[in-house]
Amino acid sequence: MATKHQDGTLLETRRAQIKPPPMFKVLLLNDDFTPMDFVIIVLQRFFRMDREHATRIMLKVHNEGKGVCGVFPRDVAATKVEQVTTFARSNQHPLACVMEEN
Ligand code: TYC
Repeated sequence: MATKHQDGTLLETRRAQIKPPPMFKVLLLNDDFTPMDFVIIVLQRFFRMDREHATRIMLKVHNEGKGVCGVFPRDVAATKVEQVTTFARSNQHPLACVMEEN
């Protein structure tokens, strides 16, 4: 955009940044070893789901291989992945949590 000033000078200014920030899905992946109850606890603790919602998402992951836990800005999504992975490993479970751009 060009702005004309009273003294006749032109000032080139950048176009306003109106793009929303990129968003990232956080997903859980199925495996054969992580207990169903543990996955439900993860969804309640880190994604603030009630038990009913958490159970539905856990069963979707169990039956379809993966499921979305939520959609967040990059840094929030990365923190969720790190927290879930640390919690799973500290309980000796192989649960996989990943992020992908929406
Ligand atoms: N498939 C696991 C079982 O039968 C349960 C499970 C669900 C594991 C979701 C991981 O992300 C997962 N115990």
